[in-house]
Amino acid sequence: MSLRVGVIGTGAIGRDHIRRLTSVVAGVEIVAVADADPELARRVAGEAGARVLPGDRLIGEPDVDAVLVCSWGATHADYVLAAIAAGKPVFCEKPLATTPDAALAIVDAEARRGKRLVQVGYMRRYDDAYRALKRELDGGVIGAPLMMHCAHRNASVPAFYRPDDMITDTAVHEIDMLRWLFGAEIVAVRVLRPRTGGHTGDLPEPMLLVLELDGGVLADVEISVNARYGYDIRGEILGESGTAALGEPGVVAVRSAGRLAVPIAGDWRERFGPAYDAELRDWAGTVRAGQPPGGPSCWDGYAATSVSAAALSSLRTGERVVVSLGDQPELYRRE
Ligand code: NAD
Ligand code: ISE
Repeated sequence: MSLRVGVIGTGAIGRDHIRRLTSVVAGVEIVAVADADPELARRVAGEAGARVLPGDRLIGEPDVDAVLVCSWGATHADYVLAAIAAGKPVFCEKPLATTPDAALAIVDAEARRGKRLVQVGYMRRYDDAYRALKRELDGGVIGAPLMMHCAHRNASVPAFYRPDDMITDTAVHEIDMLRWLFGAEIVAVRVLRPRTGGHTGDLPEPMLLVLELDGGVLADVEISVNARYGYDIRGEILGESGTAALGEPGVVAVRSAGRLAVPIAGDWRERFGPAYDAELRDWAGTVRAGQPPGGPSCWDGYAATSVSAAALSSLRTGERVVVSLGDQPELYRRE
C-alpha cells in the first residue's frame, strides 16, 4: 500500500517535494495539502489529485500517514509538535524552529514519546560531494582536521528574504553540515562584516561566520546572497598532512580555445536536486518500513537553531558568543 502524505506549504520547495514524492520516489501518494494562500493550495491540490485542508486539520486526518512541513520557518514548530502529538512521522524542512526554546520543546515532546518521528531537511548529508568529502576525512589521508573554509553564495534571493535569513535560512546549512562532517558540536561563534559593497540593499552581506567546534577545529563561512554569477557552494578542509576540497557532482570541465570552462549551478534546486531525491527516498523508505528516520533528528535541528541564535546575537554585538546545548536526551544518544 502507498504511503499517504499530507503536505503543509505549497511554495517553491513544497511543490518541488510533491513532484519528487510523486515522480521520483516510489510508493507515495499525496492525499492532502495546506497553504496560507488558498488559491495556491487549490491549484497544487488539483495537480496532485489531493484535497485542501487547513494545516492543523490535515495532521489529524485518518488517511494522512505522514506529514511534510514546507511552510515558512517560523510556522514549523507548531506543526511538528502537532504531528508528534498525533504520533505521525513528519519531515520538516529546515529550520526545525526559529528559536532554541521552540526547538527544545520539540526535542522534549519527541523524547517523552520515546520514539523518533521527526526528520529535518538538512539535505547536504545526502549530497554525493559532501559524502565523498566525509569519506576522505574519515579515511585519515589528510590527517587530523584543523580548519575548514566554506562559502555559500546564492545568485539572488526572493523579495521576502530578510536580513536575519542570511543566518537562519542560509548559513544554517553550513552549521548543520559542520556538526555532521566533524562529528562535533559547535561551541562558539563570531560574525564579522567587511565594508558593504553598495549592491546589497538592507542585507548584511557579505558576512563571515567563524565557528569553533568542540575538539578545536575552526571553520569560516562566507555568506553572500546576491552573488549574481550563480549558486556556488564551496568547502575545503585543512588537515595536518593535506587538504580535501568539496567537488562538484556531475560537472564536466571543458578546455577549449585557451580557456577552461566549468558550468555553475543556477540555484539550490539544480545544485542539490539529487540530494533532495535521496533524503526523501530515505525518509519515505523508513516510514513505510515502520522504522525511525535515519536522517537529521530534532536534536540536530535544535543544535542548528541554537548556533543560529548565537550567530544572530554576534551579528548585533560583534562579540564571540558561546553556544550551550544542555544534556542530550537518551533517545538521541542511542544513535
Ligand atoms: P515559499 O515562500 O516559496 O513557500 C512557503 C509557503 O508556505 C508559501 O506558499 C506560504 O503561503 C506558505 N505558508 C506560510 N505560512 C503558512 C502556514 N502557517 N501554514 C501553511 N502554509 C503556510 O518558501 P520556500 O522557499 O518554499 O521555503 C519554505 C521552507 O523550506 C523554508 O523553511 C525554507 O528554509 C525551506 N527551504 C529549504 C531548502 C533546502 O535547501 N533544504 C530550499 C528552499 C527552502
Ligand atoms: C534556502 O531556503 C535554502 O535552503 C537553500 O539551500 C539556501 O542556499 C538558500 O540560501 C536558502 O534561502
